Amino acid sequence: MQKLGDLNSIVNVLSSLEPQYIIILPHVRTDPDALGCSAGLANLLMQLSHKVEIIVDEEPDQKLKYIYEDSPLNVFSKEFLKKMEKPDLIIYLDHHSEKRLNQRIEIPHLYPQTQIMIIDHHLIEAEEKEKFYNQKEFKNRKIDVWIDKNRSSVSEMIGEIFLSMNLHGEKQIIFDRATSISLLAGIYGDTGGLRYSNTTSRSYFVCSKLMRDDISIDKISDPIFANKNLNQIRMISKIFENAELNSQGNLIWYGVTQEFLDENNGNQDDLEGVCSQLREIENIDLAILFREIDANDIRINLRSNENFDCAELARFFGGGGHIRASGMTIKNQGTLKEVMQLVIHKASELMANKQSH
Ligand SMILES: [Mn+2]
Repeated sequence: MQKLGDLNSIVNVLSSLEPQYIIILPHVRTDPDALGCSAGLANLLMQLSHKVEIIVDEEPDQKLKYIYEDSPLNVFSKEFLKKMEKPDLIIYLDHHSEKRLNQRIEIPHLYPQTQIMIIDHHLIEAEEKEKFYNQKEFKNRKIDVWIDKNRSSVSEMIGEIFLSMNLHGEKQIIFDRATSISLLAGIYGDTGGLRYSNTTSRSYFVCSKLMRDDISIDKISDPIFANKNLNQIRMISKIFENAELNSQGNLIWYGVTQEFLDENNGNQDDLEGVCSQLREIENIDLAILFREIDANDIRINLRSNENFDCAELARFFGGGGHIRASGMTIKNQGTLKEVMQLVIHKASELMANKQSH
């Protein structure tokens, strides 16, 4: 499904809310977009006199602190849950399912009647609209949704909400410097610095409204794309050295074991962006990075070009995402080696099907 709900309905709901307590739940393992859109929306809601808290699942990557440093961001814990008041509204950002809340799933379960709003740009797995709204997790609640896979990022969507509220609202909402930085970082993160095919004229339009003379764009892009430490680059070079290719030379993959990370003093954060880099190699249609989280828990990143729909491959294994960037987690289905075989086999089959059509 391409789209569910729209900008106007979300703007109408947001502009008619009485001041209330709102919590924002971005997806687990936050990236620049998840952090940027959360910080941006929190700022907008605070300008409308709401009390807002962003609750993340785990401490975000410290390199990305500049995206949310002025925001009411909390890391989830049992203690936090105990002290938490009943929210009037729960907002899911950059995802559309309680599956991506991880431990924070307790929050909507603790408040089964609280209204939910969802703003997202990931493909919807359910085929029909009805199916989506009738899910158990949304039962007995009012739910407002805007999901559009043609938006580059949720940060872009939040930018649009700001602009639209200013056109129609009575109260002037401003992009302050911190908000501009948050949203630009989110758009940059999901578009690879306005380089990926999801970049549209709308992305450039929103960026043009966000950019200011007191922002230096390298301060936004370097922490996302550069600023890698030498140790990390040395480890990545080993991944490139040992990555495997299929016989046609259009599929590349590598499996990162825990042992490999330990030997190289690396961690999972160091692997962010590596799959995209593998995809940038000439002739590669699909890049797959397997990561052994533990013996029975394998996380998989997928990146492709216009010749392959990697969301289809991800959905086959219970994951999801975008046509050119998706992922999945495979638990209790075998060792890293076995999972690699399974996924490479399915990927090759889908690639062969595509060629024969
Ligand atoms: Mn996103």
